[in-house]
Amino acid sequence: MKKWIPAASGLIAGFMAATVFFADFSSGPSGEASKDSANKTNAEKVYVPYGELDDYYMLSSGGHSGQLFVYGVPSMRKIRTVPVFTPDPATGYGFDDKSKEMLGGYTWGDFHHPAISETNGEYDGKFLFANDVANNRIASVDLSTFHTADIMEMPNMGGPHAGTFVTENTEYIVMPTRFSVPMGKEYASLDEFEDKYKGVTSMVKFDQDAKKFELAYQIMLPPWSYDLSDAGKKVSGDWIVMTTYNTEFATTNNEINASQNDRDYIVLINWKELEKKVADGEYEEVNGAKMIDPRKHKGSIYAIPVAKSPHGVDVTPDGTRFIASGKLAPLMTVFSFEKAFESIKNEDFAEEKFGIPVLPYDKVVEREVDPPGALGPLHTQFDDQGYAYNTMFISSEVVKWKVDTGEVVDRVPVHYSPGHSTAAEGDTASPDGKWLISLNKIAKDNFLSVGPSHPESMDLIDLSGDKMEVIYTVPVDPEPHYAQTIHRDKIKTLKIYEKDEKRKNSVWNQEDTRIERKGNEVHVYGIAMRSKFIFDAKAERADEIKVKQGDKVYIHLTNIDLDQDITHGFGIMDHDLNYEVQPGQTSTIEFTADRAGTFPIYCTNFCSALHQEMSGYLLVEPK
Ligand code: CUK
Ligand code: CUA
Repeated sequence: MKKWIPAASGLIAGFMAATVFFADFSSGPSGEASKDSANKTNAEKVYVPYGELDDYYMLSSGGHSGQLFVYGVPSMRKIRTVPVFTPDPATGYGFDDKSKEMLGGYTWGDFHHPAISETNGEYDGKFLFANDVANNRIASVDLSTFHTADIMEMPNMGGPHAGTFVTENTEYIVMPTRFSVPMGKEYASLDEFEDKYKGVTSMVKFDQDAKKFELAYQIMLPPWSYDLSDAGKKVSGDWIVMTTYNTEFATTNNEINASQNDRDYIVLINWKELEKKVADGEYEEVNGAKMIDPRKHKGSIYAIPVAKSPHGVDVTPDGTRFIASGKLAPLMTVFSFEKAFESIKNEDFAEEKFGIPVLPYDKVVEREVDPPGALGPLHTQFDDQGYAYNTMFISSEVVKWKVDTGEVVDRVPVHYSPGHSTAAEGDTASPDGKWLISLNKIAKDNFLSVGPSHPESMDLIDLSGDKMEVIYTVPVDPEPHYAQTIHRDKIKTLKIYEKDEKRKNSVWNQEDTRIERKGNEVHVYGIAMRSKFIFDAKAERADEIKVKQGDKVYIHLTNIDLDQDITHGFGIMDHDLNYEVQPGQTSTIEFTADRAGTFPIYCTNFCSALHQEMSGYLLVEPK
């Protein structure tokens, strides 16, 4: 019988022959045999027996699909796609009134960095935040329902690529811009780039009870590009760090022009101090945002030179250091918060840029880590033993090194070109170790071919032994930029939406169903239950909606099946309309009945043996 899980060693040997990305491995690829104390085979390690659950949720960005992907670890089974920035016919997201309003007319988003809400630097499993680089938006997903709860568009931004990152207690969600643009994106010639263009960072608050965002304040920064950010922890809890590139102010041919300088900067911001400034009125109002300009409101913002075009920056779990990965310079630079604070206290500044004091590199750096032949470091994750794991985009590997000493202890090839990786509880104050998943940009020959373009891939790496071991790989839709991996015990989902008789537009029994007309508005207060729709129980046909051509129709539907996993859909033929009502949920769709005719309605979720019978008619009487 053919084994359904390939043996890792054979796979790796095959890939090594095929790849062109490999660096020269001084230590050689690891993982020939498991040193796991349980002596499990790789197949056993990923196998979650029928009826058992994975230990971790991996919540992965879906990139320009605008969706959130939910995976189980270690099985790497895909559990769900959660629509966030993009409409989804399967769930009716973007079709019902609430989600349509949240999407604001957009049909896509570019979601890069998920961030789980934190309490004391630990994932608390309540909400997940998402950035939309394409349309300057931030979203929250309620992890009790895995539904998108709110979306907000932010002014003055040019694509919040460097978000979302949360401060230790989710005081703020940090959203720095990728492109610099003129304030309010007004017209300004690129010749005026240095003068008129700005790189804005948004500091966003989220009210967890009301499930609503609020833009607290913005920070006006020089027209550099901001790539990634992270929030401090413990000693550095009041600080955020972010990497920059294009400090050259290139406005064309950026591939070359934005990579001239030997050094770009890390920007250090004390959000607590800025919060006080804002409370004291030290800001200007710009397009509805409270804007702090470091040239006018001095202090709290600093810069540190760092090797050429850094990409990721990650704060260590203990909050004492931050590590910049050098995209073009093949090294990881470890900086010390303590040293930075010392320089700031002594006003030991090398120069000033746009009113921002620049700290002397030599006084803030702790060490540079430069594994021979390892090229294109992008991002860092951490385990519970004081090790850091860096993805190497160009040499297609993960490098394990000791944060305290910079000693490189292991390297393992991945397939191929990893961007981020995610470790179990990897961004918290207490990572779990155990698993690291490498999020690879290129899968090439790993899976059955689906044409010139292939899926991305995710390699599961076992961290439990001294040596890293790649034990499994799965394809994934484009494009998982980043993911966070959270223990399953921290996520508490609702079994059903609670029955709330006071909920607007809800109906909970057949007697209360009705169709009301107000002028040319028709409101249907209906229920969905196994296996019928009831729009008006008193009518001759309870499952008929009869309106006049030109009427504005509102269909308020409540699913009164209060049983876990019994969900109903509602589709209307020829109307491009479909939505879902989960157990106990009430949702509304709205449309104008501009076409006279007869249109079947049916349940789109297979809910019972008589699901096929769960149907009705929309009749639109001609004018
Ligand atoms: S970025 Cu994709 S590999 Cu948008 Cu986080 Cu670094
Ligand atoms: Cu309800 Cu199918």
